[in-house]
Amino acid sequence: MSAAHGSGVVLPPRDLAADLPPELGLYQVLCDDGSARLVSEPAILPTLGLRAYRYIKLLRLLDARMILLQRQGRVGFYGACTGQEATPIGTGLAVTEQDWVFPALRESSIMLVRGMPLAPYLCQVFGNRGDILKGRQMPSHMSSRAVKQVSWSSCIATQLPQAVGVAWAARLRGDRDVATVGFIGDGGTSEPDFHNALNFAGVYKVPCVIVCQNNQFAISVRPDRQTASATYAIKGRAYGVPSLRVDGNDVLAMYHAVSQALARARRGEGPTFIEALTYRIGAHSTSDDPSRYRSQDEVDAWAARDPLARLRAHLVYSGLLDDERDELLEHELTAEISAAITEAEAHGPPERASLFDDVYAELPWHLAEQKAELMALPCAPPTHGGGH
Ligand SMILES: Cc1ncc(C[n+]2csc(CCOP(=O)(O)OP(=O)(O)O)c2C)c(N)n1
Repeated sequence: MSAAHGSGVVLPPRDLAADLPPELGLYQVLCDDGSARLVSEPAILPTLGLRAYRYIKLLRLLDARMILLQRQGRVGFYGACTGQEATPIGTGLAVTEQDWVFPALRESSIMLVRGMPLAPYLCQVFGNRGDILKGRQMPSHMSSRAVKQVSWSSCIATQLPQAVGVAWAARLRGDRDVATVGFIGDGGTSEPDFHNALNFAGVYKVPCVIVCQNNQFAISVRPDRQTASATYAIKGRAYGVPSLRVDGNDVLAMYHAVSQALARARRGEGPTFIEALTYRIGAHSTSDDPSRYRSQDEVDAWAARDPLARLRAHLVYSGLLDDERDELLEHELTAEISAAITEAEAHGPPERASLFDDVYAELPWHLAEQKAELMALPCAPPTHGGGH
């Protein structure tokens, strides 16, 4: 292990842009085509690489199925992570049981890596009777206390002061093992909350890792309209937070970078800011048509650096995967997803009457009247809203 450029960030010795400071360079472990470059710790590759591959593939298949279900009117809204899977999955493999995760919009899958079963996860996508939140959250804004992850943050960037605040609280309470990971998109960096969070984290040296998924779009807005800085990572340096740019399509690089940042946090050395350079292959959400603002050639160029294909190439190169095992895995994961969808959909929509629960110990008269009026209406089929 070597210290990178005196920033306090320690990484395995594989920084491709060794002559650049980490906030301007690009930390990679895998080749662009996944082929030959070796991880710094080959001993962990069989377990780590195969686990990462399984989850990236699960997420790829799951996102495709959810978009189909949305088009069939069975899911109200969905935001896929296609092409960006290496960042949440690498992070999910790096966090430990006691850490809290504050996602932006595309990191729910971390909960699956941390052991959340698929069916209750999908109940939150459907917002149905099996949903622990009783369908009151916007569909697809999953969360789970059991695996220490809060909901998507639809008001973008608001989650970062929360991530920093919880990390600070853990430090004040002497919970030395607890760190937090807060995510933000490139668009979110234009929000004041991003700057407040980084500044506070730097000043109070809180045990927080802030990850910016630079997927190069804030809906249709590109980075050159978002910032005049050379990179997003460089913004962290301005706040005295050790910062680095990582290949967000390289799951092993993401795993190493987040692991090292969490280790720093636990040693009391404060926050780290990671820009994960990636690309949103799919639409912003099921309410978006990206062909209105970008060319297919551009998408194809990025698809050539696909995180799933790159890891697959590396695992095949390392003798850990072949076509037959890969096909078997695909069948297994497809069956797992189908079974979870069937289980989740069996729950049906939330009870109408439950709309009035959980706010007042005793229902005020005007709500009691509204409840009676609603319950007297004929039962209408559930309608799914749009969003984002
Ligand atoms: C405070 C706020 N402003 C605007 C929006 C509308 N909005 C929803 S998602 C989004 C783009 C977010 O882009 P980015 O942070 O890059 O994340 P990405 O969607 O690319 O993952 C915007 C502007 C919002 N939800 N909240």
